[in-house]
Amino acid sequence: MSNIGVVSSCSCIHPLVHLLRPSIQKKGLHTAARLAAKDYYEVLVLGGGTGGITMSARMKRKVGAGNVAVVEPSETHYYQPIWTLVGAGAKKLATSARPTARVIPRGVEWIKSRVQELNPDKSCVYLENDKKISYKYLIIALGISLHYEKIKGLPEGFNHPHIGSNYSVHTVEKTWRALQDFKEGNAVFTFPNTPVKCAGAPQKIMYLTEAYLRKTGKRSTANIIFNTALGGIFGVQKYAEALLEIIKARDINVNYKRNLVEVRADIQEAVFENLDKPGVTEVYKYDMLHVTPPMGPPAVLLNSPVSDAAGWVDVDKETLQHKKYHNVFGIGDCTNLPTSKTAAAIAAQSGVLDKTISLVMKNKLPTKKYDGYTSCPLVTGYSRVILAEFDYNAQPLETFPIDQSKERLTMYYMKADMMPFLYWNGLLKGYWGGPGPIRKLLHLGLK
Ligand code: FAD
Ligand code: UQ1
Repeated sequence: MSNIGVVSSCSCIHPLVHLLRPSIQKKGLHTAARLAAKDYYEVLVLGGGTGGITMSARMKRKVGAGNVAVVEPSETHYYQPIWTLVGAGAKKLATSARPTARVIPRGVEWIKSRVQELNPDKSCVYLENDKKISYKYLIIALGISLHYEKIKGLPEGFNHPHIGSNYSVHTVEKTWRALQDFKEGNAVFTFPNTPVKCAGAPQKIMYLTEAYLRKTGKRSTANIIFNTALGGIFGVQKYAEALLEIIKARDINVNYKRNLVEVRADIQEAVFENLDKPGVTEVYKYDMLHVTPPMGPPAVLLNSPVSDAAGWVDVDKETLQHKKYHNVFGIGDCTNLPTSKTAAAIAAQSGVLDKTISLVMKNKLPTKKYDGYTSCPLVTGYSRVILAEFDYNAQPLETFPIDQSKERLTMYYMKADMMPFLYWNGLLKGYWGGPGPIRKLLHLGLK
């Protein structure tokens, strides 16, 4: 997971881990972390987040547990999508956490360290203490880094009340505090001038805030403002139209091309740059501020031989194989796949990558193609979700034969209750490759 403050993720132990420890002791750890028992693995996975654990489960079935290792510094694995509901007080943070030891597939080696350098020409990586690990096949799943520190006044501003951010485990509960403390005035929500993970999340918390303020009788004295660096509300026209209707009906103010540059948390002011008028800034007083931080590739990928000019792992957009190094593969948020960065996208990518690697292992050319499938359950209230699903062409690619641009209670339950179950028991175990087969079945005879 990504840390607030300086660059990417940390190996810090969240207090939750200590709460979780007794149950680990009772059941007994099946996967011990160590600094690497061997110095060569047939499949080496970098990162033990969504993509890394998913692929390690699939690779275990292919080459056997003892031939797979995962490099991951963090003691805790988080189901990040539920943080949208944690920030709105609808779920507890503890429900999003599991010890890393419990999600690493049984028998797969957990190397509790950080990757410091990649040397794909020699098929090896360097970890902390210059420990060298060689591999036959490498899967890179290092996620995206949060850069709160790029906003003046952050991350220290989070020590003040009235400000939160659903994007970090350290700040998500502060969103719920800020929401409860709201009295009157501006509730401001931001979207940065960089790629982000789950591009819908910055506005989901805004709709939840609006609903909460209505429920608690404070809506009439609240001015809800979405200041986004983008030029539109959402990248897929069908869902953008539905969202703009909601925004109008709920009297929300959207300002485009506004990029958060400074937070003066002591006096509750947020400063935005007007991207259409360089150098011109606007100051907003707030009674609640939700920050979506600037994001970027993990530090280890900047200027790495496996990365493109921006620092993302440079993979073929259909096969997920590295464009230059044919024994290297990428999955998830750290790649330059031109689709929205989500766990749902990783589900679909994992099925394709599994096939790609199988064929490469047999010296055959990869044939299965990823179509860019991604999904964003747009939470628009405490019991409403628009289920956006789309592909590389920003065209809807919907699972259910109903109009998914409508707000639905069933989709809310899917997001809040069914998805976490599917994540822990299907995706991370390497059995859920996305809803493609369900879509085909449900659409049989309809088109
Ligand atoms: P991660 O799961 O972030 O894993 C990256 C791992 O790499 C981390 O464990 C990190 O510790 C490790 N790492 C980093 N650097 C190093 C290093 N140098 N060495 C070793 N390890 C390292 N997705 C959805 O599908 N639906 C949603 O509704 C949704 N909502 C979201 C809401 C929020 C608020 C957030 C924050 C995310 C949401 N997402 C959603 C996005 C989803 O959680 C991510 O896209 C997904 O978890 C990315 O997986 P990943 O494996 O690429 O990266
Ligand atoms: C999905 O597969 C997935 O990964 C497990 C998510 O991440 C939490 C999602 O949010 C969604 C919507 C999907 C897609 C699944 C279905 C059944 C449409």
